[in-house]
Amino acid sequence: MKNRNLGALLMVAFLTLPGFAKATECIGLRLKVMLEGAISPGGGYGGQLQEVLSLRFEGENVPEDAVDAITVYLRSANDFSYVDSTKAWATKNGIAKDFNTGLEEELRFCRAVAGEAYYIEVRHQNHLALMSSMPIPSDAGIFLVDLTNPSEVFGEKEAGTLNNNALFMRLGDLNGDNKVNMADYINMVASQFMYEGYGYHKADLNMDGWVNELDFQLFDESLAGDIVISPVPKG
Ligand SMILES: [Ca+2]
Ligand SMILES: [Ca+2]
Repeated sequence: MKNRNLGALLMVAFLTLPGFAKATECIGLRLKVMLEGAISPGGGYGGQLQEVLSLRFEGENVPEDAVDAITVYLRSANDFSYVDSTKAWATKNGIAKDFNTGLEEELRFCRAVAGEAYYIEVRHQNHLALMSSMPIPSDAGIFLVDLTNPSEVFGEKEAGTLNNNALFMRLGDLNGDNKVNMADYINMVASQFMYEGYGYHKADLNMDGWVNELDFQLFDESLAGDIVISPVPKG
């Protein structure tokens, strides 16, 4: 046998050994998600003012219909481990856009392993995380996940707030621990003293550029006297 053929055979044997890195696949995700509290100057659902987002994300392609930046995660259906993530823009009609271009309505995850399945988790700087109820197979191609549809959301629905039958991500989790409680309230108070001016602030729950009594009112309504805990599993 020629050395070249022997080398090829050894390579095939090596690649098929258990534990060797498996082939990865790309999942294309079309995601719908809404953030509770976001307003527009006219009073309807809108999100951060364009100028506020442009201050925070200077040099980025901020879409005209952007509400805010979110982070979207791919989590293993086996053990909920985090496999991949991407930043994205939440938008006024709910369809998330690719962060880099600000145009594409498809988010790409290319660390999916062939034959595995994944949940989709969405996080935002001052909202409770939401996760999809059904894992996506790695060979799904382009997949639609609608986290405004209660039946597509993982676990009990406390992590969201119903708004005209659509589920919105629930506001108030400023420290990102999957709960809305007094720790977040302390965070709100601290932020109020830190940020008196107009701009992009974590405690700005209605996303109008200011931290004031309107945001505290929204926080009180979200907490409603009880600790709110998201059913999204810890990683
Ligand atoms: Ca919290
Ligand atoms: Ca505000």
